[in-house]
Amino acid sequence: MEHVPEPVRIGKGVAALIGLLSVAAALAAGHLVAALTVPASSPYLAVGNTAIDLAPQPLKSLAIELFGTADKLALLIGMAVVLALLAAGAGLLSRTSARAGVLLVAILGVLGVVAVLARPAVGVGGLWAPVASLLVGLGVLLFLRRTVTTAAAERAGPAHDENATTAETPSPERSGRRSHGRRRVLVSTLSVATGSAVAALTGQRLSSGGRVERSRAALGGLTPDTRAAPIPPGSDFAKSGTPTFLTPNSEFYRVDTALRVPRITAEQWRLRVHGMVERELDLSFADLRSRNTVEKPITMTCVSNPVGGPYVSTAEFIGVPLRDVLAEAGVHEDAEQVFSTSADGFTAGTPVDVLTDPDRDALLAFGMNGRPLPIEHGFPVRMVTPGLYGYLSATKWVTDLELTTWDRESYWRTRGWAREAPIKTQSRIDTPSGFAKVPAGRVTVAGVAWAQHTGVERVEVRVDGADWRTAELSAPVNRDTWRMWRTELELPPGGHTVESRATDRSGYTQSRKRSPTVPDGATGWHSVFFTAE
Ligand SMILES: Nc1nc2c(c(=O)[nH]1)N[C@H]1C(S)=C(S)[C@@H](COP(=O)(O)O)O[C@H]1N2
Ligand SMILES: [Mo]
Repeated sequence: MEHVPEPVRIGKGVAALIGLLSVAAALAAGHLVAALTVPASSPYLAVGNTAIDLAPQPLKSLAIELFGTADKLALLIGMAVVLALLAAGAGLLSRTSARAGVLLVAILGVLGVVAVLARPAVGVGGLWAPVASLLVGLGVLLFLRRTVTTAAAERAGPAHDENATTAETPSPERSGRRSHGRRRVLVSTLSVATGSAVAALTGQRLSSGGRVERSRAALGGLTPDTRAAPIPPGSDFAKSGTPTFLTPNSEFYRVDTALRVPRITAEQWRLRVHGMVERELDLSFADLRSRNTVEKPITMTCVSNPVGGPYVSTAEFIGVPLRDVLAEAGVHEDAEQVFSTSADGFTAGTPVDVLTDPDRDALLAFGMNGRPLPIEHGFPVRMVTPGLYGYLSATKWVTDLELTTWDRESYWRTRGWAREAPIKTQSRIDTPSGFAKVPAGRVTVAGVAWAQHTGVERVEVRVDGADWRTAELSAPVNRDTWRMWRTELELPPGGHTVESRATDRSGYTQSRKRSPTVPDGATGWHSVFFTAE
């Protein structure tokens, strides 16, 4: 009589582990193949990026509010948790038959392929990585299942083992088979786990751009043709608790949609200027550097900065005035916006009149505080436009400028943000910090105010709703940068609320009315509650 083996039911823990390992191996393989082909095609990152692009606006704002600059780390961790649950589920579903697990892993794999294809900056060459993921995921799932079921079948032995003496005391041969099977399961799972870790780390290493770091380092310190005037003494009140006038590059706020920042060497970089122009331009980094370069302190602000928020920083940017490049291209009269595109597919639309204004030093910047741009701030070249929020004027890793009309909609415009958005006059209290306890008596209140391209004229402060009093201002640098303010108050013990409001050189005083960041920047007075004791 033919021996028909009973279907083996895999233990729950082992089944979940098989699922987890299959998906981990799939992601690791995809990450490695992506590093070797098109780095942005790593399925995990592609799914994350697609999630970012598809996320509804309120969810995005919530994520930024909850996690701040760590919003993307939070997303990656969240994705890892969801994927781990699905992977374990796939394992559990295939305890008796591989079918359901295979289906779930295949669906995940196809999602990866779709997400990669949906990335604007990834072509068909980006298909290798998600396809490798899909195949490795299925392969590992089937392989580990087979190893485990074979071992289990061997352990159980044929239903009526002629060699077995009694049911309780296994023959030496059978226990030998058993430990052999177990060893094979152990070796297989450990190999898959190690292989995945090695693949993922190698992929990470390969794609983390040693080449780009070298290209950056090779540029060394940068000296512009026209240096900025020295920053005057007294341009900040850092000793009283304000930020320093220039923000160190490592502390400069960072906002972008990239899960993995584009890595382009200065040698690879090109900028195309086209559309409604007389002459198309195609510039290399060397072309750019050989032009007239200037240096200019500029305070950048993100439209997502809530009242009192941290997304505002100042650097001395070095670059080529954008108006020079546009003049060389010869802009048509009807062109309304410069539609800029970055290497990662981000886009922004900046009004032509702002960029061609002889009075406004919008830059194609490659230097930041005397150093080449840090990679995460747009190396090798980015745009910086004084007075406009970054989302429509500060494209990092910029590779394309198209002169066009407003018909074409840029990244954040399609997501409900304003077409044009000058930075709003704002002030922020930095010290005391919220809910601080300070000694009663003389209390220093200090902070920062900005009104880019108009200039800060005055900052006023009031405590517990009493009269406004004018604060001392730091030495002005230029109207495109922030100013620090401070004042000393005499305060009795107890809880106090301090508020600040700035007035700019057009005479406009910051409005009390609270409005959200969407669609063109938050308004309202910053207020801080603290206790004197
Ligand atoms: N390629 C690219 N450029 C970008 C962005 C982006 O997401 N991708 N974000 C913009 C936004 S919203 C802001 S506020 C500034 C922030 O520049 P920073 O990160 O150097 O501070 O960059 C702008 N340039
Ligand atoms: Mo922004």
